[in-house]
Amino acid sequence: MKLTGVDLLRVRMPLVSPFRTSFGTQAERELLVLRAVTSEGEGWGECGAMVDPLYSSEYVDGVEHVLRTFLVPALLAADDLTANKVAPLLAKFKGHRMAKAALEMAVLDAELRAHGVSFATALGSTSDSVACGVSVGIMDSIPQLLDAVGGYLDAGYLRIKLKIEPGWDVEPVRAVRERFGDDVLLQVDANTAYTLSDVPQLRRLDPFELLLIEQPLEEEDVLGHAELAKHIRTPICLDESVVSARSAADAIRLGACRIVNIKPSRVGGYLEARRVHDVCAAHGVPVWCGGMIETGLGRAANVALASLPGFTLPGDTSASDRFYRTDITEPFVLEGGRLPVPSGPGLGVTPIAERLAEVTVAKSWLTD
Ligand code: NPG
Repeated sequence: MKLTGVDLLRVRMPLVSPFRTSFGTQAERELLVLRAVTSEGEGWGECGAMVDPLYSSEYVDGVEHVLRTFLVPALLAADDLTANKVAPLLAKFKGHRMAKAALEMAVLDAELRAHGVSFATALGSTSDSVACGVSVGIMDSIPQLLDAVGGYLDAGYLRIKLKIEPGWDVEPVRAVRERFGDDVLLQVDANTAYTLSDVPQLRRLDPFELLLIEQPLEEEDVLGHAELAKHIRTPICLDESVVSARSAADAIRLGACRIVNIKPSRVGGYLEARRVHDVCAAHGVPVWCGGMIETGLGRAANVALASLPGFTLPGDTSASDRFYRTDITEPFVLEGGRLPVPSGPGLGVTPIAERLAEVTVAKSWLTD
């Protein structure tokens, strides 16, 4: 397969309500969508990076620059391109995993569409639907949080994840447990907001029987997580710290986590995400699929990934309407707390041209 060029679309979509995490509040999602044009047909990719480098070091303008200057030219120069060759061809460029992931996704989609194979089949899916959880942002008040959680439970979500930060941790968890009971699958996500000096506070979460606490400490503090694990009962799950199958293996070996959140964009793509899954499965470590407020494109691929056998916990694979009133593909709709795994070739979904045009704020064609 030969890559002819890549259409780079900057898309801006309003969120149904502002989403607050320990690193900031988002009212809209601005992201890059890629259309790879190849000798075998086209394929779609989506980049997880946000406008600001607050979740990780990557950000939309930086991704655009590295794609344009280094990554796309390296693939344009390849004669016999396959999705499996993307990572090796780009390996000499350090980091920039989200940019690489978006490009690999587009090439993989083109390849799979040409062969009539779905993402799910290519990745090793063993299920035709996935259990869905939802990520609930930090709110201004407990009553507001309880309303939101109640709404998601009514919608059928099978697991609730509360965003936490110092000052918004034990009380919201207690309130949710008191209102909705001990049977609700409940977990929390700190997005690196704590330090080891917070052990006493984090230990106060132990009585609530949470499924896990996600990324309490800094991204690079793997040993700190191993230390923290000795002092709290809640299982630690890593997100930001796991950037590859190798780092997953290291973290598990060091005792830094008992569960892993897999986000394909964070680890450089769906093929590496599958390797993270395989490493975790080999160690008996459960995984679940994280989310980066994806459009229907990324959501389709995430749902396919989440249907692999090691994904034994519900993911942040929520329905399209969790974030968007109108998606750029046909919406993903919850059915009994689950989403169907797309079975068509490639992603199994395609952007609706008019919808995509409505939300596209800039477009450029990258070619030789
Ligand atoms: O369902 O897509 C989703 C959002 C899940 O909370 C979610 N993502 O830290 O995991 C995270 C968080 C996030 C949101 C990360 C925005 C980066 C930006």
